Amino acid sequence: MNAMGEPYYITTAISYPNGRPHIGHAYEAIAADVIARFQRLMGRDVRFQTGTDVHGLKMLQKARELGTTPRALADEMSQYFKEMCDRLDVSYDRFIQTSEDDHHRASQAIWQAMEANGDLYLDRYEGWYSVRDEAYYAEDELVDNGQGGKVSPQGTPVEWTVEESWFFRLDKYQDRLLALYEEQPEFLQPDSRRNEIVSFVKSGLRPLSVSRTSFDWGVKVPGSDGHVMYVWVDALTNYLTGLGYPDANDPLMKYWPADLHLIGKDIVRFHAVYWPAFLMSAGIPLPRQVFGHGFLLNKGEKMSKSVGNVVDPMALADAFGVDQLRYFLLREVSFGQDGSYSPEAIAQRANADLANSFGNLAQRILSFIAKNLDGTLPAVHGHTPADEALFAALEEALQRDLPKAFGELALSQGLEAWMRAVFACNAYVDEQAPWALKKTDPERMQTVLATLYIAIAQLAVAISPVIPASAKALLDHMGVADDVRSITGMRTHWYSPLADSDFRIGAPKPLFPRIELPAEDAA
Ligand code: ME8
Repeated sequence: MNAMGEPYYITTAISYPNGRPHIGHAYEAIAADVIARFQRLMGRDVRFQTGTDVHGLKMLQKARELGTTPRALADEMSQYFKEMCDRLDVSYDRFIQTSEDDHHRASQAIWQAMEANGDLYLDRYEGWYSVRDEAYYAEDELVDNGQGGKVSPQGTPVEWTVEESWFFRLDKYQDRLLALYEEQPEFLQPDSRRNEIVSFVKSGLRPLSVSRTSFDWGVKVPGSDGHVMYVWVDALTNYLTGLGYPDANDPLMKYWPADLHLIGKDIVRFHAVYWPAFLMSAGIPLPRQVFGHGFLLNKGEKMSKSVGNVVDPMALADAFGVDQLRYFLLREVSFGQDGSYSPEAIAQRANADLANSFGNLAQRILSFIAKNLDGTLPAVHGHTPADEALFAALEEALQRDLPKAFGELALSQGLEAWMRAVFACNAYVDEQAPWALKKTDPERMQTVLATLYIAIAQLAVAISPVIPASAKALLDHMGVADDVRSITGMRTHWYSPLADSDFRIGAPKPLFPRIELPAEDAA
């Protein structure tokens, strides 16, 4: 679809598959998917990549702990990440696993480009290393752990480590990085994260240790026996691997530079400092934007028996429905900030917005059409100012406010605009009371139903990036042609192309059954 559109490349972080995916992973994958689907709806030619980051000491240690190999652990756990994406309707184009051959080639190629630019040299490294963060820290970056010891700024344990290592001249890029943040503030969003990074870079960058000799699980450093790359060097390169780098003629290279690297707030430094510096060194254009989203916290401390382990995203999807979960996560969390979830909050939001407001609207109107018009499309007998006012409200909310908000990654605001349109439709139903018109003015009744049919179809199209399966089911049920299912394709009087003349709207099944929490959860 939209093969002619402008390319748009979006990536998530690639997850460490040292365990099963948790709700934070699901959150990031869903948010990226909503953006990818939204951009497709806007006519962009989208490429969407996600996957797993299998190298590094963290994976190695976990494999040892489990008495297996890192490769076996990576293969097994990556499967769960892929299954999670499939179950949550995440429409990725490539699921990369960094043990793949093309990824080793790409990582070695970027290494050689940095080396050719004179930015890599061999030396000895001594420093505080955190296995959990896969990062070295300087003495003055460590913080008190409250028990007389020191931990990393992320609160993870550190150990003094000495090894021969390749270094990358990160310090050389300090000024260019500062100029980047200053001249292209959109490169790093939200603003609060950029401010943190600017002060970090201003405080002075040191050469970065970029190889390890104490283990061999990783991408081999070209021409340097015994060295594997620091996991972040290869991990970041995944974004290029997926486009065929270093083959400049690969057709997928049209997607570079990436439009958006969507990542969590804890790994902003790697994406907004190291990554652009590596790319500058290798002479590769920089991504347009890095966005650091917030963390999702389980504030509903209490685990629920019926939901099982509520941190398991699959269990949440089973309990509430995939679209209900997707909608909740985007509606409830102000994108960029931290958010929390609980079974009660998910049920409440899904019931209020999806079941009661939108689902009920569609249900009432379509059943009425099925029953009273034999499922045929109602005829328009001239629109009144009330109809025009509804169309104007829809246009403002769905074609102006929602796309603007989604385009700026203000996802919850986009959903607020959508709800304004739903409320406008419900108010119109109450005012126009089509059921009463059945006896008094059947022609006007048809026009009102036609107006609402158009409105419901537009609402379904606009929300389709967030609740793709439900929106598709509804649009299919309504007989809306595929080629008008786009925001740019919406017209105020979009009607006749909707369905072929033989199409009949049947009695609809409820799209969003009300979620009832067992008493133990609701308490
Ligand atoms: O950091 N809420 O992998 P990862 C929201 N392999 N997002 C969360 C979260 C939470 N509670 N917990 C984690 C890595 N995340 C590296 C990335 S990219 C080249 C390499 C986010 O499995 C986290 O911020 O620890 C990151 O964006 C993603 O999940 C994967 O985290």
